[in-house]
Amino acid sequence: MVTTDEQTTATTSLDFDLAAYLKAKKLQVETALDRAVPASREFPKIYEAMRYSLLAGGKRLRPILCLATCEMLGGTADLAIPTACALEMIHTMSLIHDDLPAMDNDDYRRGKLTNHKVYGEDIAILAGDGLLAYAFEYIAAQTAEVSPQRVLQVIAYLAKASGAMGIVGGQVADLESEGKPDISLDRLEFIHVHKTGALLAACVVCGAMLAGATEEDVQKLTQYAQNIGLAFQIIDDILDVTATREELGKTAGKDAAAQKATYPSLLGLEASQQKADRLIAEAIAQLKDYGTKAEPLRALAGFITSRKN
Ligand code: GRG
Repeated sequence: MVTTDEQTTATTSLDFDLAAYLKAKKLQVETALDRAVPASREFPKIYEAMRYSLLAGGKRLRPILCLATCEMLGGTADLAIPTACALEMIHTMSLIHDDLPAMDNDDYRRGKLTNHKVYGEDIAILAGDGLLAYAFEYIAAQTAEVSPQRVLQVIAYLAKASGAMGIVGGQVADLESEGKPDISLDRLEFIHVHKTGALLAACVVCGAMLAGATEEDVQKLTQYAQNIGLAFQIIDDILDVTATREELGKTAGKDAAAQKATYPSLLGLEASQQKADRLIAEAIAQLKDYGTKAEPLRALAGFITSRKN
């Protein structure tokens, strides 16, 4: 088995300091998010609820992927920061809605009480709705120095990834799979590719589009993103079995409790980890033409299989 460490060091420069990179980018993203969704005197309650979940921490992997891809292709962080923030808004809204009693019914997220536990179900639903709508307004209103045609492409791609052919469709298939521990691997992959992979792919593809990527770039980076998206969710399934609530910042063992099929339940833990490692190695292979500029994306791919939460 190729271990994550071997895989990462075999394909990325030892000089690249991922921890420092993640720290700097996280700060950049969190500062931008705080500014993007300020407290409101006119609508204090809904903005407080939106900010509660948006600023609750988290790895900020999606905006960081967007920034890293744009920068790899010669774009600046300024071009991509509104879209990066929008991606985190959409991700956060999906977490707020996922935690509702009608869905996963969870009390904790990112180490804090879930939105509906603090603000009630009605406000939590609306906080998610507010973040989703604002995400698109924010890209449209704040993206500077990118042609309107490109901005429209980004908005259309992200809207599709967020809707019934992406996250929403994946979530419906996931809800339907509860209590059915024997669904096929193909069906499980369908769920993961849509529920989790679609937004991760959008992070990379939208970052590429903003930088003016060629068709060939978009093709390679889509392959990279789809692979890391599926690997990300396989690791999520593994962590649901192996990590504690304190490590995860949310309830552990939820998949088994809901009698859901997962990669570990269908393949076992070791084969699941091997599959995730293979997907990451294939993702990294897509970056071979980008030289040292691709170091952040290579290291981020490695991080996905080594993460502990
Ligand atoms: C987007 C319109 C729209 C609706 C949402 C509720 C729902 C429909 C979808 C659920 C999607 C979901 C919660 C997928 C799970 C994705 C996942 C593995 C989340 C955890 O991501 P991390 O580990 O979390 O990156 P942090 O907290 O670090 O950001």
